[in-house]
Amino acid sequence: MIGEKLLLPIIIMSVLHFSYGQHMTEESCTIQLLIPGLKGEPGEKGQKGAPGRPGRLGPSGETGQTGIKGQKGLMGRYGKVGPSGMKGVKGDMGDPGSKGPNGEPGVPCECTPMRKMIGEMDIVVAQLSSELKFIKNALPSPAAVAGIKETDSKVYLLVKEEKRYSDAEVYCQTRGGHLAMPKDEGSNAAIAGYITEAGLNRVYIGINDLHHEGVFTYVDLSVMTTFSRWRKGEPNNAFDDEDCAEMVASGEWTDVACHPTMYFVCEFDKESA
Ligand SMILES: [Ca+2]
Ligand SMILES: [Ca+2]
Repeated sequence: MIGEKLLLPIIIMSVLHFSYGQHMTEESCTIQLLIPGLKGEPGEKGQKGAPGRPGRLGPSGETGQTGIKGQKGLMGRYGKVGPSGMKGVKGDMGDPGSKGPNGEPGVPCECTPMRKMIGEMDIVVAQLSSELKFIKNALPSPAAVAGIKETDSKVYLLVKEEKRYSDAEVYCQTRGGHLAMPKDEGSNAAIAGYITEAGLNRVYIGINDLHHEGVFTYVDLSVMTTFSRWRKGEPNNAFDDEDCAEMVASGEWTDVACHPTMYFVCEFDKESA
């Protein structure tokens, strides 16, 4: 700045001198001395300069104090469904429900014979159940005590109900068997022993000549074999009225009338018993 202030008067004076020199050539050898002028007046204040560049990044400040706890945020979204839990313990049984409405009236049926049969069967089942229970508790000779007797292939049941021959057979058939049909010494002895042990004198057995007088067959219509145990003098068809047969305690057979009532023995095949 100082240089510029000094130089400007020098240049002005040089120009003035040059113009003057052309008109006054006789004074061309005069030596011109350049002397600085007086210091000028201060200039007017300049305009505000452009903003400076941003300074460098300062160091990190100290950690501030812990702020006050903020308010509770809004509830987040529902998460994924988790796996199924273990099965719970069974709860207590609920109280009984209220009584339901009455049903429709039943249809009348001809059930009397069926009911009677079922009733009789119920009685027998109850008896057999009782006997079976007794058998299990009456070892070592349960069969004799219980009221049934058996061989390898048959089960015998002594029925202490007095019935006519035909009714006795119906009774046995209803239960899947027949009146006892001794076809060999073993079965005959088994039935005879049964009668004796029961303290009886005689029972109906499944032998008769109802279809052809004098021709005895078993009650299931099977023919007689060579085996028989007729008491001496029997069968004699006494009074022309003996078409059925009984066994006495000794195991012998006698032809007798069919209408008197007496105890009897049923037999059942073991596979169907
Ligand atoms: Ca006869
Ligand atoms: Ca006789």
